[in-house]
Amino acid sequence: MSSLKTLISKVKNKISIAIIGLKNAGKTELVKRILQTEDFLQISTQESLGLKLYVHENLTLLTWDIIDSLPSDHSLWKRAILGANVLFFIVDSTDRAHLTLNKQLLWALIEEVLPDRLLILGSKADSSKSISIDELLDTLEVVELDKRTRCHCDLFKFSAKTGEGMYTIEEWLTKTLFKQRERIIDYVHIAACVTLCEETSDLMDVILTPKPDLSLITTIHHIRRKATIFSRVMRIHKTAEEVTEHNKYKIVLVKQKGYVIALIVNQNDSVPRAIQIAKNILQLVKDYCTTPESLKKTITLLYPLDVAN
Ligand SMILES: Nc1nc2c(ncn2[C@@H]2O[C@H](COP(=O)(O)OP(=O)(O)O)[C@@H](O)[C@H]2O)c(=O)[nH]1
Ligand SMILES: [Mg+2]
Repeated sequence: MSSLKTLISKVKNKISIAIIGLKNAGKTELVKRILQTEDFLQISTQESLGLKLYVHENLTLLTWDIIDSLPSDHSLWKRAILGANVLFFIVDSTDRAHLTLNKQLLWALIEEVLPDRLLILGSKADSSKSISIDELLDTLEVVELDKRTRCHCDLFKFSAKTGEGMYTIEEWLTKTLFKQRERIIDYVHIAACVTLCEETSDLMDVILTPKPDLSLITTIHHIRRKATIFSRVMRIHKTAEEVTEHNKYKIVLVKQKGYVIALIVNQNDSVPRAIQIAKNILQLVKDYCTTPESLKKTITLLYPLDVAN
């Protein structure tokens, strides 16, 4: 289950997200990634208009394929978008040819619906053809848009295939939807860390909590398997991210530079911080973390306040 789904299921309110973009931008893949299943409940479709509605408990995702301009008959799509809490505008970051059209559509759409909360998403970040955040910002003129509309607007890149950036999106939703106070530092509690070298399939783990209980030991076993599967599934990708849960723990898996690292943290810990720590350790893993002792030393030295005690 994605942590977004878990998060939303914890609140009583209904949450709806409108996901808009050209055909093939990656909307359906994003929906699958959020719902984490292929057989979602698609309760109603307006296929002729390119509108699709996916409902899961109190979460509604509405996708809309724009063709090449906003339809002149405003009634249905406009009502659908105005009814949503958040608007995602998806731009295929590998599709340079349609960037200008995307800019025109985005600006026209914003002028039409004036959303309070807008997130522009560059999809397919895993692809080698994916263009940079800076180029997206420039071409879509996001800074100008932000000034002009005064809506809460941001731009991120993500990949529905590798999970990269998905947790930045969730963090953004948490802040915008639930108005969570922004904490400067959100320490996590790293109970254990498992690394996997893809070339050799060597697994290494360290326990960082002084009093490991059975539940942690079984979680580590589980993670060793999980890391191996994750590494296999993501073999063709340079980077990948995934978050899962086991027993009372949250597991953050990050792949980079031929290594997979899994951090076992507490269930309510901040995922973005755990991902950042995992990435930082991955920068060092080859040089300093070749034995469990050196891995433990590196984590404890770099993140003394994040190690569970
Ligand atoms: N490499 C890559 N391809 C993706 C990603 N998301 C979607 N695609 C591909 O892009 C195409 C269109 O995706 P889809 O979600 O159906 O687009 P939609 O028309 O906006 O719903 C499909 O072939 C997907 O496999 C991604 O994150 N990475
Ligand atoms: Mg689709």
